[in-house]
Amino acid sequence: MAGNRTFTMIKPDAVADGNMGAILKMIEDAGFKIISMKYTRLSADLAGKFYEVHKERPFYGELVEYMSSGSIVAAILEKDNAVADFRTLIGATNPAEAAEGTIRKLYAKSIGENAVHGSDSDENAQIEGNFFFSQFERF
Ligand code: FUP
Repeated sequence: MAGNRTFTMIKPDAVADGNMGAILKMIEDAGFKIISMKYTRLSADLAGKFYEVHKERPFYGELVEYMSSGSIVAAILEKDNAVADFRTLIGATNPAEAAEGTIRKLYAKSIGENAVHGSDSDENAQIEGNFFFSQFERF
């Protein structure tokens, strides 16, 4: 059965460009409830840990550098079928392939600087939420 929570980050390019509020509005307008939220900045060490699954990929170094280059918003979101519905809302990883009206189509600059993160499974949503939030920060 599909879970009802997912995890997102608004990435450094979107925050730096002043798109944080617009993206949060799209998330709320799509029916997601914000369960936990944090405005913070990742060190290179923490960004490296978050993206450890991509360690062997050629873009890993750039990804870590970029994700630690500025402030981000991390949040746990709730909605029926959260993981799949949020992936639909954000669009394809590469904004050139993202559907019209998606967050990445509107705000992503490139496949690397792509404005938002969305978990790709219920299991990863749980792991990623745990990475940022303690049990006292989720309601
Ligand atoms: P997504 O789940 O859509 O965020 O995409 P992936 O898990 O495949 O990739 C995670 C992040 O790695 C992307 F958000 C951006 C970066 N990436 C690249 O920089 N280049 C690539 O070719 C693929 C991913």
